Amino acid sequence: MIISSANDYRKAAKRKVPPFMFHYADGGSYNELTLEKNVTDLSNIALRQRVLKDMSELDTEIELFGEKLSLPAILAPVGALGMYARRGEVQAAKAADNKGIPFTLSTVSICAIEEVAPQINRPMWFQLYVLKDRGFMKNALERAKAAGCTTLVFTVDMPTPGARYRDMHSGMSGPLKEIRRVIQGATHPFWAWDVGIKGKPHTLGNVSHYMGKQVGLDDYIGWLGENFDPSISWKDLEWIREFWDGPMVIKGILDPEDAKDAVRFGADGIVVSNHGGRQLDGVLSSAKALPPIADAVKGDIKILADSGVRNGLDIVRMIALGADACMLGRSFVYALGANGQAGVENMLDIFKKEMKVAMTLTSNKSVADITPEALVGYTQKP
Ligand code: HOC
Repeated sequence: MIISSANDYRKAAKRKVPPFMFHYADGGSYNELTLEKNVTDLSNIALRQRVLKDMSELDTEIELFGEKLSLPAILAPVGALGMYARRGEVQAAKAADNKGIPFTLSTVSICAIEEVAPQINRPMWFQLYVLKDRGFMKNALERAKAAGCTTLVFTVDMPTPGARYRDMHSGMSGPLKEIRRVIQGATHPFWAWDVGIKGKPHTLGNVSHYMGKQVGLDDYIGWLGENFDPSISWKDLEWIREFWDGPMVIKGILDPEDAKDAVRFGADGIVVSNHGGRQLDGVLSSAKALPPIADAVKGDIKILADSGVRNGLDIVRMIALGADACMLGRSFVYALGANGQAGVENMLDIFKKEMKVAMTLTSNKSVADITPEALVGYTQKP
């Protein structure tokens, strides 16, 4: 099949990846309204074409938290990423490394911090969830630090998990428990490398490492409900600061007041995100939430944005709406599922080319040049 876009990778992944894992990545919560709005709100924003401005020299590089990025993008934390390709987190991290952008390892990854970090040259980012077991969090932070992780992404929009109807229908969670059959060895050939050949079930590497037992995936929503902490508050940020002196980014901000609190509590960055439409269905899309947040805190804190970015044009849109960089989620998961590390590398090349075309035709020579003026109907605040 000819691959020319992230959308093609989605189609290829749908053919190759076992259905319940494809739908786990592809789906959102409840009626998936926010999932859809993330994509349509963003792609409906009209780019403002400008011409005849000598665009022969273009620069997609940025600097973020002291690191050079070849384009304003970071691979987002994705739970159970290692189910999409053999040692999936390692393959994705290597792809990001080769293409000059950071990879963020999820707390609930298959491969543990200690497996992934040594296999790449640039420092990894680490994502933390608030579990009731604060000992686990402290241990994870210490391990991430010891492994050389630089930036901490603290996800705050999952104090309790939203319902995912698709996962219930596919057997990823709920009564069908297809995933339990896979873990127990009634394997799909897609996982022959780990389960069928080695008889090794997939477990959450970081969590099992601490809890000293196999923490698997047979009821992930149930597990999240029992272990994630709804008492989470801004105080937790102060507590985390005791164990983390590097840059800290708060992921899951949709409201300007919360963005201002993030500045007040000393965060270095925020991710404007609705968790890819996987949590509270019906909240604003990131494209709609971003401009008022940028008006409130741009310049006081780094602003990242995710949810709905499906090509390089969308990256330019997000930057024009006020982001300093984007996090990429589903697009790279599809590429990983379809063709492993090579797929992710190719997808990043595609995004870069698309971004360059959008920069050329909106007449922006560098990422710093991209402002609301790159969009029709948006103007820069004086
Ligand atoms: C298998 C464990 O961010 C999501 C993730 C978190 C869930 C943990 C998955 O699904 O949105």
